[in-house]
Amino acid sequence: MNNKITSCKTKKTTLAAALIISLSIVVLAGCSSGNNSNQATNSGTSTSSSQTAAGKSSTDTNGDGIPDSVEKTYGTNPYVADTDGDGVNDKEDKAPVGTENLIKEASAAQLPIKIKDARVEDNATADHLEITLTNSGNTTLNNFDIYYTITDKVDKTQESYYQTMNGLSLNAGETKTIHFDNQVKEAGHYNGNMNGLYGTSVNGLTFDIQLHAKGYQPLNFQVEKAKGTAEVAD
Ligand SMILES: [Ca+2]
Ligand SMILES: [Ca+2]
Ligand SMILES: [Ca+2]
Repeated sequence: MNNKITSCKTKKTTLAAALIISLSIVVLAGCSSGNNSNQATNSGTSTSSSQTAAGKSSTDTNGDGIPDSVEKTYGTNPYVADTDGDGVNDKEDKAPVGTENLIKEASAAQLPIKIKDARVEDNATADHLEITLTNSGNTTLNNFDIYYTITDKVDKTQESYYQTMNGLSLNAGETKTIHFDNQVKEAGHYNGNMNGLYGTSVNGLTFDIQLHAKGYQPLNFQVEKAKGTAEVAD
């Protein structure tokens, strides 16, 4: 009997001890997870306060892993991951503002487009490449793309860009103006790199432009920018 009582007491003691231990573990775990969450909160707070302290330096508008401030240094466009449109994102592109001409056309038909106006300064808003074109043919034109090089008149530095003109369509006789100002949510607006030569060089620039619609030969024209940096919107 005594043995049984002893063994029962021992069991009770062991159970109590086990309970205390497991309670301590729970308390400790609670403490430690509390600490962790505090640390997480603290580190979160410190990250966001350092972001605030650094102003917009860590903002990455296009989410390509290159902060806007670094895009400015690289001369790439913070609004698009592939600045020159060659299919290689800036992060991997050894020449992020240089692409070969990606316009492919077998047809020899002349593109029935009249360029009514093309400018890279004296725009109504901040400076950007702006082209006003009229469809002088009898059928709707679409599937446009564009290739242009920008050449610095003094040091001969060159950049080249290609892009498809998504959504651009011109009925017979219709006139439209297209803008390369990164306001891409609006119809007729496309990306344009203001961190490259256009926004940074004080020298005169020549834009050699090829506008193409599928089934027609590309149309070539030039736009000149006088010396002095383009006016970039803040
Ligand atoms: Ca970026
Ligand atoms: Ca690229
Ligand atoms: Ca490239």
